[in-house]
Amino acid sequence: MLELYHSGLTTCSKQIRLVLREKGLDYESRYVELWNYANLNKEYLKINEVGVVPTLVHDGVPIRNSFVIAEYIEDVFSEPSLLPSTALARAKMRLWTWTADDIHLAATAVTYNANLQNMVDELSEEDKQIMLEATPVPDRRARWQKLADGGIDQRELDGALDKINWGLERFDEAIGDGPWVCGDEYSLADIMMLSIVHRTRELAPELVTPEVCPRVVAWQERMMARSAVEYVYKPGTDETPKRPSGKSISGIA
Ligand SMILES: N[C@@H](CCC(=O)N[C@@H](CS)C(=O)NCC(=O)O)C(=O)O
Repeated sequence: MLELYHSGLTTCSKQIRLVLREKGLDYESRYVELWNYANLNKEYLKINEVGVVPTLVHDGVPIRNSFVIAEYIEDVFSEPSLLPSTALARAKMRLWTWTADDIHLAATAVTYNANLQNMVDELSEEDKQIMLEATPVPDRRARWQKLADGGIDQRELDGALDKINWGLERFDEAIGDGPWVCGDEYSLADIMMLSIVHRTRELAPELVTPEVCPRVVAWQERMMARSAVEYVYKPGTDETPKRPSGKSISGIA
């Protein structure tokens, strides 16, 4: 049995929900509400020691990190294939699945600033301390500490935007004549990069325009027209429930 612990429309959750859907695989959807820090719950940390989504549990065995999970699904459920047929194309695919993870890490400053600052602002001082103590990974704890201390500074945000921009310029070249990143073969690279491009467009639309990266924009349109993508990126489905009205640490206990 496959179980996916995810948080609906978050960047890395969408990556794995899309891999599963493109392959037509059935799975139990286990929603983890980040707005009450359910990702830091002790039970959840047993299957994801980093305290992030997504986690795939296959026949009781947890697999974490979206980059790794995508390859695992491909390994175990090879049809329909999301792996290009030549070694060179597979190398190109992996460069971009890896880059998606790399850019996502850099982009967390932008995401935390835009979407998560208010998660901390709404907490009492005591709850902030509980949340910080429950965060297992030092660099993630340091990031939350910055938010608790008032926010991420402009220099760090500018650096993150520069990194995303640099990556997307390269991605535009990589798409070339398309239609997909690896030419005619739709692959994990398309799936993993889509969530990065989509999130960038939400947070910094000036980085993804027809003038700046025309091939990325045209590729995104082709991606969004796929029925699996349409479902995964749509709000209001069973897998993307309405968020709670306020932020709390109720999920940690
Ligand atoms: N791709 C990495 C990163 C995962 C990640 O950062 N997930 C975000 C959602 S896109 C998350 O769970 N954030 C919660 C937090 O930072 O506390 C992985 O799959 O492990």
